[in-house]
Amino acid sequence: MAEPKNSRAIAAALLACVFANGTWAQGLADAGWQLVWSDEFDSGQTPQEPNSANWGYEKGYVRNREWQYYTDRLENAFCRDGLLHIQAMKSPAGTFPAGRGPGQDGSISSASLSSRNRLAFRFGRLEMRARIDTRLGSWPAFWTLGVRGGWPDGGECDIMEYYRDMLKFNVAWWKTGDGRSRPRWDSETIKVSDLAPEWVNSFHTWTMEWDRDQVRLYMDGVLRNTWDSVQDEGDDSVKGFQQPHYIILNQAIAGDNGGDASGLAYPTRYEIDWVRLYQLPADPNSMLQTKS
Ligand SMILES: [Ca+2]
Ligand SMILES: [Ca+2]
Repeated sequence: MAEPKNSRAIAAALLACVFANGTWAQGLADAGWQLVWSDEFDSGQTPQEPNSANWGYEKGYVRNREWQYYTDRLENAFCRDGLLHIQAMKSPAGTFPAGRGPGQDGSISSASLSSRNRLAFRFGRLEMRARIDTRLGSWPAFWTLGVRGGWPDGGECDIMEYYRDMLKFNVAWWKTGDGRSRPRWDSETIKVSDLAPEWVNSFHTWTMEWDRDQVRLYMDGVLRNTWDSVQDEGDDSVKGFQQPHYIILNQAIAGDNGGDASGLAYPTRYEIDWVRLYQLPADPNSMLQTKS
C-alpha cells in the first residue's frame, strides 16, 4: 500500500476509513478516489420525492414472478430524515392491476428506482450505506446493469442483494458458446444468521470497485467477491463490463428467490442513507454521464 502523497490523498484515506466503519478497507485508502457524484437523500421530516434528476421508476410486474406491483407513488419511495425509504406495502387485492403469476393479486406495491437515462458510469467505486429488511419474503437489492445489450450481455452486478438469509455478491455476464439464454454467474454468498445478531438492525456499506480488469465487491469494507473481466470472452455481443452501467435500488417481494412472503407484515423497511460514486481522475477510461 503506497503512502498518501498529499493532503487530499490523506483526507481520502481517512474518509475511506470512516466509510468502512473503522475497518481499513482493502485497496481503498491509496487509490486516490475522488467523489464525482452522490445522492445523500437530504430531507426533513416531511416525505419528499427522490431527486428526479437521478432516479426514474420501473412500473408494474417487471421480473422474476415477484409479487409486488412497482409504482412511482410517494408511499413506496420517499426521502425523509436524510434517508431514502423504499417500502413494500399491502392494500386490498385489486388495488393495483393483477398479474398472471401467483401472489400477483394487486395487493402488494413497492418501488424500484433506476438511474437509467439519467446517470451512467464506467469504472469507479460505487457505494451505498443502508439498512435492509431480512425477513422471509423480502428481496432488496442495489445493483447495476449495462446501458447496451440485452441481459446478460450488457452485464449485471449485484452489489447488495438479499433473500432467504443470504447476502449475495454477484457478477453476471455473457460468454460465447453458452447459448444466449444462459447467463454466466460469479456468485458469493454469506448468511446473515452467521453474522452478529445486531447486524439486521444496523446500517452497512456495500461497495463495487470496478476497473478495466476487475470488479471487486465489498461489504463493510471486507472484500466478498472478485471477478476478472478476462472471463467475458463474448465476441458477438457487448462487453458488459467495458461499457457504462446504470444503478437500480429496489425492494422486491417473494417471486423466484425471495421466499414465501405469506407471513410477511408490511410495510417492509429499506433505508438508504446515501449512494456515492468515486472515480480516479487519472483514469482516462472512466466515464460519467449525468442528466443534470
Ligand atoms: Ca469470484
Ligand atoms: Ca442521507
